[in-house]
Amino acid sequence: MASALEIKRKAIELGADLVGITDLKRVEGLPTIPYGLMDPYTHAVVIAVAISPDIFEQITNEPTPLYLHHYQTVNNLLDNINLSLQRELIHEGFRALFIPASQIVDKVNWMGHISHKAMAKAAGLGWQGKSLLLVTPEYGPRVRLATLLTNAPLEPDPMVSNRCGTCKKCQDACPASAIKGRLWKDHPQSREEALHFSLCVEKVNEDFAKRPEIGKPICGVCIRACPWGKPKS
Ligand code: B12
Ligand code: SF4
Ligand code: SF4
Repeated sequence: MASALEIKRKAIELGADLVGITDLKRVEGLPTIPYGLMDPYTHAVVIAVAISPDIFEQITNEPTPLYLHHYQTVNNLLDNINLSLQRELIHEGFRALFIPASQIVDKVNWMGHISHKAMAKAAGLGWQGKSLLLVTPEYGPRVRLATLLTNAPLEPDPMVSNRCGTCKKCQDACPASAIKGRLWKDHPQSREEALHFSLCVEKVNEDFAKRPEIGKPICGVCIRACPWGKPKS
């Protein structure tokens, strides 16, 4: 089944809303934990599962328990889809390794094994907006993402250019005033270029994650503010 079309069909069948493929040459130099994580692979399949827009309609300036539950359920779905795709590729004789949807492996520098946003951008699912989130034309930033690394030679997808323009809705909405409102063509050189990073980290970890009904570093306000993917009415 190792054609791009078959992989995509399978991912959608299993519950993905979007699937893209990148050649890893597009992300050369992207930091990983451990160092060299991508070395045995040549391509990545990146999947997105949309969170219901209604969840975000309930968010004003803080996360809700309902968002917490959807976030966890969607993370599980992403990992399960990737587990199945990984299994198929291994059965076909390829190497494959899925990276968990939401695992923080360095809590000093706030890093996962690999940035799903960078991978999703490279795989043509969307662009990195002023909020630093991956914004898709179809669902805006209202998606969660996950990556599957493989050495199967899959056809990469075309990339999408940045469509933020003069919008600054995420910047205006952020309860921590963390978003600087900068624009870039491909990606910022650092998270600091896009965000007052420590302000966001403090807000989600020291405030939201410490609330008994939340308990996780989630927020959702910059997601809700984005006009891309917002319900029309
Ligand atoms: C650690 C983490 C956090 C930390 C740090 C956030 C951060 N911005 O790094 C905290 C706890 C603060 C956090 C907060 C949030 N998070 Co978070 N988080 C992660 C996690 C686990 C790892 C992120 C990571 O390693 N970043 C490393 C940095 C260096 O990468 P980056 O942020 O993508 O930015 C750089 C690269 O993309 C680079 N880049 C892009 N292309 C290329 C190419 C090359 C070659 C190079 C060198 C660089 C490069 O440019 C950027 C600057 O350097 C990911 C899951 C994952 N494994 O990806 C989820 C993830 C990023 N979080 C997510 C979300 C939704 C959030 C929140 C909205 C909270 C919430 N759930 O409501 C906020 C948003 C904060 C914000 N505005 O960025 C989603 C984003 C979905 C989307 N649509 O974009 C992810 C992808 C989880 C998921 N599975 O969907 N998060
Ligand atoms: S996650 Fe919350 S605190 Fe962080 S940038 Fe978005 S709106 Fe601001
Ligand atoms: S709210 Fe506006 S500026 Fe922010 S990511 Fe969405 S389109 Fe870009």
